[in-house]
Amino acid sequence: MRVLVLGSDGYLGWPTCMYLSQAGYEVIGADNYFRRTAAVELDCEALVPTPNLIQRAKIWEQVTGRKIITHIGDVTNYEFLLSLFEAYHPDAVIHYAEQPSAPYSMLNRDKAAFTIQNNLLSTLNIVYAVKEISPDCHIIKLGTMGEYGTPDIDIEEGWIQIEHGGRKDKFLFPRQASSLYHTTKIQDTDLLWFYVRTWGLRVTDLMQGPVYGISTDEADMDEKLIPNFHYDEIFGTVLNRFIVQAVAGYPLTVYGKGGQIRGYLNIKDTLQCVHLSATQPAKSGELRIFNQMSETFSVNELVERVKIVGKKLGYDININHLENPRREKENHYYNPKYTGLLKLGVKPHYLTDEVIEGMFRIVETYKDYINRDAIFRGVKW
Ligand code: USQ
Repeated sequence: MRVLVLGSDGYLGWPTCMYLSQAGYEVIGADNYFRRTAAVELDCEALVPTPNLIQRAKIWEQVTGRKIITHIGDVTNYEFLLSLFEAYHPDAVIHYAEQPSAPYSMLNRDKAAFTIQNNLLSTLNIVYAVKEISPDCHIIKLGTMGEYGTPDIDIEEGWIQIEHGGRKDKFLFPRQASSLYHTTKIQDTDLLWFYVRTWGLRVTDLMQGPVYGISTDEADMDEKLIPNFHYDEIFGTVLNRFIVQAVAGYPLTVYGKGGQIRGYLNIKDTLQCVHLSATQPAKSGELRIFNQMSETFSVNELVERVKIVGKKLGYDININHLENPRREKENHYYNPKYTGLLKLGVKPHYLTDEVIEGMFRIVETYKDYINRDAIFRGVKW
């Protein structure tokens, strides 16, 4: 199977390329280095400096003998994207090439406009390239659990049956995001659903929760293959941030009351979810939606877990309940369903003390690289 990975230099894109390559897929990766450039601009680079995409692919080939084809370019440029489809006629395209940060999208008007333009145009271009060149190509799109927000009812996997005025129909589950970034993901889903209905595309939309972790089987083969691990306020997800904060002796930055619950997953589970979605594609004319997470935690529960392991390792961990810079519920009902990917065969890696300790051990190695100024600047909305 030939897979085109868009956003292949990112935290999840690069490990996905390696995972699929190791599984015997022909992998073509493309990236415009948005994240690297933005991280330099905002002085919040990844904890571990990583070789660029072309260099990583060379290292991967030296280590495994397997080839990952790379292209540097922007998928909002339709000519560039079309040239990839014309050259490779992929069986599946995995779309990670989005601006992925809620705080980035809320920094100012220009970043908001960039987020809308980048995320919606990249999705539209993929739809058109598939329609024009490879109509049978399976689009695997990374969505987010944040599309649903935190409603006071159970969250279904993408769809809900509604009975109204004595009649019934199936609709997309109601969505109400709490950042502009998350809102663009709602708009992506709407775009895809429109084109699935209109042109009969095959699409899987993966509603992913916050991902944590730095270790994957492939990344562990060589230090230079490590994912881009962000711990800063803009690009770092909460558990990755807490581990770095603990190692740096920085009080853990709990936003508000800390009762915010989300569905978390280990980076290794992202790889399984994407892979199993590719091997068992959506049908033509189907928008298939999965909730992609392995377990739920509140922020306070994450803090407790980090504290327990940190204490065992000799760290004195303090907590700082900051005034929440975000507009979000801090005490709420949260009951998402997430059985679809388990049915495809995903075997979750749960957040054990060993997993947390493993993250501590890796972060400790790079302790001297931690930029304390990047940890919290208070991007507010
Ligand atoms: N939080 C803290 N302290 C921090 C950072 C975050 O208490 O230092 C809280 C946030 O307020 C939020 C929760 O932890 O309630 C998760 O925050 P996050 O920054 O880890 O995640 P989020 O901004 O929602 O975005 C991340 C990814 C995004 C993905 C999303 C899935 O950056 O790409 O779509 O997780 S979800 O959260 O389910 O929408």
